[in-house]
Formats: sequence, C-alpha cells, structure tokens
Amino acid sequence: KKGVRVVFVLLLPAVAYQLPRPQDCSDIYRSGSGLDGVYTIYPAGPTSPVQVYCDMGRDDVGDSAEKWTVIQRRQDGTVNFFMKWDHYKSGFGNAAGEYWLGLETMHLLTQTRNYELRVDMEDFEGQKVFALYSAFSVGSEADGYKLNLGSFIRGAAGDSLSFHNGRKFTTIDKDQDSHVTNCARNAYGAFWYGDCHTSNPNGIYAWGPSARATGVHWNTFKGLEYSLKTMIMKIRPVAL
Ligand SMILES: [Ca+2]
Repeated sequence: KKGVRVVFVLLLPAVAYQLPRPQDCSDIYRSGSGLDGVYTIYPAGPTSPVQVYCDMGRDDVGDSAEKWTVIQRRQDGTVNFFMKWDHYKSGFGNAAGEYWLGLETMHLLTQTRNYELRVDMEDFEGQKVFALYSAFSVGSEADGYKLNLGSFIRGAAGDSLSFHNGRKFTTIDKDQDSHVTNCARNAYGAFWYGDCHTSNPNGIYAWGPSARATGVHWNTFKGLEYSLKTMIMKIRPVAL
C-alpha cells in the first residue's frame, strides 16, 4: 500500500507539467471548464500566471465557442481605482470581485490574437446594456500603452469609447493625455484620456447621480453626471 502512494505522488508533477497553459478564457473553455469563475491564464508563457474572471457567456444568445476574459470590473465600490501608474501597469484588485487586469498583461494578451471588446454596464434601476467593438489591443509601455480600438458594432449603451481610440494611458502621476491639465486628476480615475473623456470606467464609485464628471461614466447611456452600478470590460478572440 505504501509503495502505491509514493508512485501516485511522484506522478502528479509530471501530469501537471504536460497540461497546456491557457492564454485566455477561451482556451480554458475549450479545455472543458464551462463554468464562470476565477481561473489562471498565462498571457506570455509559463512565467506569467495571472488570475482572471472568465465569463463563459451562458447569458449570450447564439454564442460562438470563444469565451470572455474580463479585463476590468466595477460592481460594488470595494476596490479603490484612483491608483497610480505602477498599479495600472501591473494590475490590482481581486479577480473574484473588482479588478484591473493590468496594462502590461493586456498588452501581452492582445499581441498574439485578435480580440473584440464588449463593455457591459448596469444602472442602479436595473437597466443592463452593452457596447460591442470589433477589435481591442493595447500598445507597449514604450508606446504609452496606447488603445487600439476597432469600430463600434452594436449595443444599446451607444458608443462612448471611440473618442478614446488611439490615446495613451494617463494616471494621476503620469500625464499622457492631450488636455492642458491631467485628466486622471480631473476625473478621479485613470484611462486612455484625450481632453478628457466620454467614458470613465475607472472613475470614483459614486452610487448614481454625481455632480462632477468623476464617477463611473458612459456618456451615451446615462451621461457624465451618473455613476453606474456595474462596468465590465471583457475580450474574446475573433477570426479576421
Ligand atoms: Ca495633460
């Protein structure tokens, strides 16, 4: 009996070593895990494990086999998003709750596959809408983690993100926007600001009406004086 137990323990590392390392949630779904939840992905090989929330798309109608990797999520205000550059670069929060995946991981992830972006949001009256974009990638740090966004495809949220296409990322301690002041400081957030924003997914969690344009905004849905209840940015591979 004792001998059998030893063999079993020795075999485990070998089996784990042979498992393919998923790059994103679509790989995890194809490997047989169909449940929503937190998984570990490897956007840049075995030395880069990152925890993410996978939305396996069970709510979607007529969906393809490609599943969503959540890159940003606001839902209850438990995580402070008014953070500096290093945090936005490396990521913060909790994959089971509110989090920002990190600009470096977003960059690595979107280098090897073509992704589309869907932004889900909800107000405090229970109204749920989304905005779908045909492409999403993030440039390198040397390029300011520039946002490369495809065209707006559809969604009742309307298009409040195209304004941010081609912008570099700005935080309170790194101003790369086109405004004379720092938009991250003005909007209490961090984003691909221009001069400054039509959406502010990383703004202050302000529970509904907010007097200044500092909350979690999507202008074409509820305007710049209403901070939304949920804001979720998620990506999945698409064939070109
Ligand atoms: Ca500026």
